[in-house]
Amino acid sequence: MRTLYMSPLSPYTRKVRVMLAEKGLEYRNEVVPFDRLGNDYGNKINPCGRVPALDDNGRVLFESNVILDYLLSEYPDAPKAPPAGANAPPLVKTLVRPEKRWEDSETLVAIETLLNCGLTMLRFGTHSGVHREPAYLAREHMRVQSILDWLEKRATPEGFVPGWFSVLDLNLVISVQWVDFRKLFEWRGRPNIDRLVALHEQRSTIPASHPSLPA
Ligand SMILES: N[C@@H](CCC(=O)N[C@@H](CS)C(=O)NCC(=O)O)C(=O)O
Repeated sequence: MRTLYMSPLSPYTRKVRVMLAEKGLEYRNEVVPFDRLGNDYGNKINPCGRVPALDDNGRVLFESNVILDYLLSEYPDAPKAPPAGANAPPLVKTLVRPEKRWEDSETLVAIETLLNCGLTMLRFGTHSGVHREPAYLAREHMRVQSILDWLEKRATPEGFVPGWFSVLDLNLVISVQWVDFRKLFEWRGRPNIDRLVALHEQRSTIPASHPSLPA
């Protein structure tokens, strides 16, 4: 039995949903109410009180990129072929390329930071009901543009790992689609990133979990 502890609109959860679909692994969703600490979920599943978490036949893991790493490591032989679709590149075998471990790890953290900034904007900006945004959010807006400029130099039009669908691509596509869904900031206008996203967002495992659709 495999259970994904999730929230339907969570971009972190969506990364894991896409990876489970890529790997062709069956699972059931368990929606976790927002109050996630001081109860069974916080005590037994994820002490951080966040989603996602995965129970893979009794092996419980939390933190989205750790779960992606686990799925790539534990199910190395799936899938046998890339998903259907014109020229869909194969899924990578590892979270980061062993020979580019430090570069890819940095890229992953930069994308995570971009998504975290988006979450901070959602929680504390005008979306949260305040009339004036806290001054700190101006820094978050600067931070995301700085990260995007930096990512543009690391990206290629084919992705962060040309010829493959990488975890870096997955993280970026999910993050910017969520940013659009929540209308948080402009990320377009950089040729490599624009083309990378346009290429990978067509992959068949991506549209099925778009936040505008029911989980
Ligand atoms: N670094 C975590 C972040 C997960 C996260 O922030 N999840 C959000 C939902 S999108 C959450 O559960 N927030 C609840 C809270 O912060 O109390 C991961 O990658 O799994």
